[in-house]
Amino acid sequence: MAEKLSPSAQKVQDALASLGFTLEVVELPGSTRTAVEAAQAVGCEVGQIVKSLVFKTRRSSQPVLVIASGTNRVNEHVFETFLGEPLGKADADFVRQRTGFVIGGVPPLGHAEQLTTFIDQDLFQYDEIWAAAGTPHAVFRLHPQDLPRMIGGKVVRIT
Ligand code: 5CA
Repeated sequence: MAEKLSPSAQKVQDALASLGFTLEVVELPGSTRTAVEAAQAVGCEVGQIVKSLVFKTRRSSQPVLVIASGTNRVNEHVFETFLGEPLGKADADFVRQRTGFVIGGVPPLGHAEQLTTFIDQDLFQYDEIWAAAGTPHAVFRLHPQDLPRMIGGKVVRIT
């Protein structure tokens, strides 16, 4: 039988279950804190790692979640058109408060509040991808097609 998950990873496993997904959260001995580390830990390409990046709108200070392929760097200007205001960086405290998770473990779902969400179109080139699951050691494997149903959001080019 699988080991008991840590509370933050269990939160993600519960969020998946409550949406009807049978995907399994796994906790690995190696670090999955960054996309490169996560790719090494699970044995996939860095592009197959799902980065769940939190930004903050400059004027209204609202969190925005960008779900990005591990190899892509987000062009923050892309989102101004959609949001009607510029996007800025979020600090670690803001990320923890608004998502309920620490940087390096922020998952695509199960957050403390509903976040405005964008999904990187480049993720859809892969058969399977891996996302963080609440801690810097926890991940789950999914199909890119699962993402829109799991988290909603708009599929866009983020670079
Ligand atoms: N677990 C892996 C992938 S499964 C993961 O969470 N990767 S990540 O890319 O989504 O999360 C790390 C990201 O957190 C970095 O790309 C960076 O954008 C952000 N980050 C790292 N340090 C800080 C910091 N001090 N303040 C704000 N954001 C940070």
